[in-house]
Amino acid sequence: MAGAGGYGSRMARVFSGIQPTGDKHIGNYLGAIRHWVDGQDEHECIYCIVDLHSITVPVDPAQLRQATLSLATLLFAAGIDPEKSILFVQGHVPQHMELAWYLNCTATMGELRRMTQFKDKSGGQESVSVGLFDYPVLQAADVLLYNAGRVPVGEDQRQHLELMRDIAIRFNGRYGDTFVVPEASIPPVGARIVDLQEPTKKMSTTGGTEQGTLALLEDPKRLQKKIMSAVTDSDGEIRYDVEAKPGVSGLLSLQSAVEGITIPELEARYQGKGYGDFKQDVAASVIELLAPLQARHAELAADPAEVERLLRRGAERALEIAVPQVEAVRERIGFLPAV
Ligand code: ATP
Ligand code: LTN
Repeated sequence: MAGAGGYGSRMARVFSGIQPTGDKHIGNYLGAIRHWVDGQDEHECIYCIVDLHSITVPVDPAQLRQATLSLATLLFAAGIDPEKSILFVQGHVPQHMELAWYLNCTATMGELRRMTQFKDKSGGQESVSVGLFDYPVLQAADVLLYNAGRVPVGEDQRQHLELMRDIAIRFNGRYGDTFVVPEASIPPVGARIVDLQEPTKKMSTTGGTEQGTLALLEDPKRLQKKIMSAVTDSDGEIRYDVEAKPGVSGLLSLQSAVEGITIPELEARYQGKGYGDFKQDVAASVIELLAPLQARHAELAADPAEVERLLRRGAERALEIAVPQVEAVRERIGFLPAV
C-alpha cells in the first residue's frame, strides 16, 4: 500500500487542507493556494476544506456553513480544477474522524503538548477544547488517509508535518508498512507573510489585525489603503533586515512573492527611493495579482448550486480512496471484521 505513487516519487500524491474560517488572506494564497494550483499538472492532488478542524474553537453554525461554501468558491476561482484535482469538504468523508481515533492511540500527550500552535492558541488556558489539543492528530489523519507523499503548506505548519511523519513511522513500525510517510513542501518564498500592522507576527485569519491583513476578496481601494498604512520605521532605507526593520522586510517579502523577483533585486530597484513609492508599487502588484481571482470569484459566486455539486463529486472521489484505506488500517490493528 505504501508503494504506489509514494514517498519520494516524483508522482507522489499531494494533499493539503485549509480552514473555513473568515476571509482568507494573501498569506494563504502565497504560502499555499497558489502552489496547490501549480501542483495540479504534475501530481494527483487532493485538497480539503477542513471544517472539522475549524470547530476546535467556537464557531457560529450559520457562519460555518457560509464560510465553507464561500471558501470552496474561492478555491475554484483561484484555479483549483475539479477535472484535474479532488476538492472536498472534510466532514463529508467521516473516515477522517475514524482514522484520527486510531492515530490518537499512536500519538502521545507529550508530543501534542509540544505543539507551538496549541500553545499559542490556548494561551495556557485549561478551558480550551480537547479538539484544539488533538488538532494535529486529525491533521495527520487527513494526509495518511490518502497516502499522500507531499503536503504543500506555509511555514507555520512545519511542526505539524514533523509530528505527522513521526505518527506514520510509529504506526508502520507497530503494525507493518501501512502509510506513506509524507513530506512537507514549504515554498522558498512567501511561506510566511507577516501582518502589516504587527510585522513580527504572521498574517492570520483569526489572530491578526484587521488593518494588517490583506483579504483575497477585498476591494482594491481598501487593499491600497492597508498597504499604504503598513508599519515601517524612521530610517527611510528599503533594506531587508527582519530584526531591525520588520515592517520594511515584511513588505519586501510580500513584493518578492507577488512579483517573483528576489529581495536583493528589489533592494537594488528601490535604492534611494522613499517608502511612499515602494508601497505604491507593492499595492499595485497585489491588486494586479488578485484582479483575475476576484473577477472569477464574482462569476462563480452567482451559482452556488454548481459549487455544491462540485463538492459532492469531490467527496465521492475522496471516499473511493478513504474507505478502503480505513478498512486496511482496521485489519492491521486487529479489529474483528463486522461481517
Ligand atoms: P489562522 O491563522 O487563523 O489559524 P490561517 O490564516 O493560518 O488561519 P489556515 O486555513 O490555517 O489559515 O491555513 C491555510 C494555509 O495557509 C496553510 O498551508 C498555512 O500554512 C498557510 N498560511 C497561513 N498563514 C500564512 C502566512 N501568513 N503566510 C504564508 N502562508 C500562510
Ligand atoms: N492545520 C492546517 C490545515 C490543515 C492541513 C491538513 C494542512 C488541516 N489538515 C492536512 C495540510 C494537510 C493549517 O493550515 N492551519
